[in-house]
Amino acid sequence: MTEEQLVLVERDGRVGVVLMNRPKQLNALSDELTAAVVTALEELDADSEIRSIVLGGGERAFAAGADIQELAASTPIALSESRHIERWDAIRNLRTPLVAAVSGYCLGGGCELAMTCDLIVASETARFGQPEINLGILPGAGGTQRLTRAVGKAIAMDMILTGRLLSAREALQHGLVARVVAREAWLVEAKRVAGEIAAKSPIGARLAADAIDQAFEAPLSVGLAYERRNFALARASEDADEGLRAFVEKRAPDYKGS
Ligand code: DAK
Repeated sequence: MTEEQLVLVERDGRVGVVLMNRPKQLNALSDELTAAVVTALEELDADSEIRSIVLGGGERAFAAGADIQELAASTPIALSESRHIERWDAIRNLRTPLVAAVSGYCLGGGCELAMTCDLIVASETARFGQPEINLGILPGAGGTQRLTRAVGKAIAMDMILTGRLLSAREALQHGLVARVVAREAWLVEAKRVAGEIAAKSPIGARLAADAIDQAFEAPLSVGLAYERRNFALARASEDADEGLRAFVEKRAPDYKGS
């Protein structure tokens, strides 16, 4: 199967959309699919016309995890030689705001992939979980860290040690997802949210997301200093001049991303 078929890519104005398309295997993240996702995301990330990206799957599954057949056949050496781990790191390093659009199963590596995004919009059908324990392994792409930071120790322990799945409503209640929408609206709403982000100053949005991420990396005093630095950087942009002037002149801002 070619890369074009494994992921469906579209551009809708300033919003890029990448949909994983391996429906028979519930978008199990084979090495090939992961590579195709990274390639598509990096291409959109490099395109200055694109100001936000939606990453989604299908209605039945965002992704049901890493490909278990590949995992069963792999060794740690083979994984690093195949650049599999680097690919996961590449997704984390994207600069364009990334909205995960989740419908159906979002498990294991799929849940880790969604958590790598800046925010998650979920269908009421979504099910989130880190069921690796059922396979005799544990999360390997950030699950123990990002899930714990998102939902807290009690729920993370429960999910990771028992394999329990969270419903979309539970995921919302515990802070894993930003919005839950009706079954038929998952992609439309994710695109709408991405469109809202795309209408803001790209510099402001990027520096804001970057500062929020620091809340999980640094102590408060360091995070606050980081925020102040990003604020000063954003204020130095032409977009900030435009946004502030547009408010005073009672008109909509026109951001250039400079
Ligand atoms: N891998 C491969 N195939 C999968 C799959 C998976 N993760 N999940 C589903 N499939 C396949 C099934 O084998 C089946 O294929 P056929 O038999 O039709 O050929 C097809 O998708 C449909 O699945 P089911 O027949 O099972 O459908 P059901 O509705 O009955 O059940 C299910 C849906 C999602 C509950 C079930 O399929 C399931 O439990 N799937 C496995 C979920 C899971 O355990 N996920 C965690 C995988 S481990 C790392 C990076 C990442 C990872 C580790 C390290 N590094 C960078 C170091 C990640 C690890 C994981 O994600």
